[in-house]
Amino acid sequence: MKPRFDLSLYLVTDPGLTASRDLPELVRAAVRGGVSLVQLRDKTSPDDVFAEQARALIAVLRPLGVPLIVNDRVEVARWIGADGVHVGQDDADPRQVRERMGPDAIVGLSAGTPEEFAAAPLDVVDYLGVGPVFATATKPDHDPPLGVAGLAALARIAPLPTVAIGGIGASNAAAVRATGVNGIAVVSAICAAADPEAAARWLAGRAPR
Ligand code: TZP
Ligand code: MG
Repeated sequence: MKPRFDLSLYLVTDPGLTASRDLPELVRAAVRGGVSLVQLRDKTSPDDVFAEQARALIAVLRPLGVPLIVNDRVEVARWIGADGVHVGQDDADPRQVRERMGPDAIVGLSAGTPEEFAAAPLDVVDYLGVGPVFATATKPDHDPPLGVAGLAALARIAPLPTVAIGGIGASNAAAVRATGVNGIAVVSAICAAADPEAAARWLAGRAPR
């Protein structure tokens, strides 16, 4: 059965930001703070290293009921039994991802324009990652930022649940949420935080204000 998934606070990992830290511990702390979904994203590690990290994260997340999504690597995701796969516009075809992963997996697709929304195969994709909202150093090759108004315009016409990404942090999370997206996805706001649990709690809206 497809795991229930909750886009409200979606953590995307980055080895450049977590190299000196224990990733499973960071993720455990982030979930204590309110992270609802985790994506392992690593553009450079070989598959065996990636698979080992993914297994370690599944060991932390599954007992907590939080799904692990794998970025791009469909065969690794199958191999280690990940809960889902996220692909970009230039990655594997979502239809092929669905075929490989089966009906119970969570399949996410990045989309940042009305044309990409219109082209998204709604019968195989579960959610859309929409961004970048703001410029970010975490993804140096990102598309031009949408801004809050651009995101709001897309959120209004989204054919699937949406999670916003790109440059989101404590100072702008509320404005991003107010656009009507189903959740926010962050990399550096949690991976580079001195206290990932506190950062997550703030972003989840659970911190005392
Ligand atoms: N896709 C669009 S922007 C981005 C990705 C993976 C990086 C977001 O990183 P940060 O640190 O949350 O701005
Ligand atoms: Mg990709």
